[in-house]
Formats: sequence, C-alpha cells, structure tokens
Amino acid sequence: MTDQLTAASKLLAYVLRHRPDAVGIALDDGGWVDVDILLTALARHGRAVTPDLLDRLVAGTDKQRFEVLGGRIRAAQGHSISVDLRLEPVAPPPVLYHGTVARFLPGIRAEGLHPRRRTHVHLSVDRETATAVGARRGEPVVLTVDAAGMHRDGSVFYRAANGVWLTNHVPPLWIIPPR
Ligand code: HQG
Repeated sequence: MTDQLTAASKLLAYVLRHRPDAVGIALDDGGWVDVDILLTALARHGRAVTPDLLDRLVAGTDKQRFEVLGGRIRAAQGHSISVDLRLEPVAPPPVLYHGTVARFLPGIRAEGLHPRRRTHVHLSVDRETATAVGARRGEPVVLTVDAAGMHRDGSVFYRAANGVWLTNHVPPLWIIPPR
C-alpha cells in the first residue's frame, strides 16, 4: 500500500471500529454509516479522504478491512464498540490459527483466548496470516485452535466478509500445544 492508502486505512479503521464520535458521527446497529456522511465528517475534522482514495481502499487492499453496500460503509471486523455485524454462524474449518507473542502465552494458557478490547477473538485460516498478525507485536507465535472440536462442543463461529474468523472465546482446552 502507498503511504497515503495506509494512512487513510488507519484513519478509517480507527473511526469505524473504535471512535466514530471522534469525528462526530454515529454508526447504526450493524456498524454502517453513509459514505457521504463519513467523508464530510472527516473533511470537517481536517482529515479529508477523497472518494477516489476511498474506492481504492475498499477495492484494492490486501486485507479488505471495509465493506461498502448501497452507499454505506463499515469495518468488516475488529470493532471495540458494540455492533451487531449480523453474520450467520458457520461451521469452521478443522483448525484455525491465532498469531500472538510469547509474553501473552501464560495468560492464554491460563484463561484461553479472550477478545480483550475487541468484540471477538480473531482467528486466521492460514499460518501465514496468523504469523503476520503476531508480528505486529514482536516475534510471532502461532497457536493452532481445534476449531472443529470447539464447534462440536457448542461454540459459535462467524466468518467476516474479509475471511477473518471470529468467535467469543477460545478455552485453553481447544488450543493445540505447539510441537
Ligand atoms: C492476546 C489486525 C493474554 C491476543 C489483525 C492478542 C487481526 C491474550 C491480543 C486483528 C489473552 C489482543 C486482531 C489472554 C488474548 N492473556 N493475552 N488470556 N487472550 N490475548 O489486536 O488478534 O490490521 O485485539 O493473543 O490482522 O492481535 O487491524 O487482536 O495478541 O485480524 O485490520 O491479546 O487486528 O487487523 O490483540 O488482532 P488484538 P489480534 P487490522
């Protein structure tokens, strides 16, 4: 991504996942806001994003962080504010991966994976993605989650529009120890 796209992606992620109030807007229950309202609000706060840049962000980035539908936009996942994405529960693949760092392992072993400040635990379908998620914080550690086992046991899984898997909590029992 160009610097300009990265900066716009971070700004939109901040506003649409965590702090819509920072630019004086409100999201609906599903996390959506009109694109026009968002762009006007950003401009009013000196953080203008052009419609062209927004189009490129929605269409072109690797992570597909944003969804646009009928003139409205929302973050596909990653919220800390309460939203109901209205995703359908789906059966997960046999295993999913979670990227983290060694300093979090004692807590994870004791309590499992918690969403912390987000609404859901984020899981990836492949090790590469999980490695990149963990690497945001340091030397990555990739944990394997027995998603099929959890699902059989009654846990609910969702797949966000960008392919990120979401669940409420992963108890330690379902984390397969690294070899
Ligand atoms: C850790 C990025 C101690 C957990 C990524 C993680 C992802 C625990 C951190 C998305 C714990 C939470 C989400 C426990 C969990 N004890 N530590 N019991 N349970 N943790 O950022 O999964 O670039 O909220 O391992 O690509 O790192 O923003 O979650 O390290 O998809 O689009 O607590 O964010 O996407 O951190 O990342 P986060 P995450 P974007």
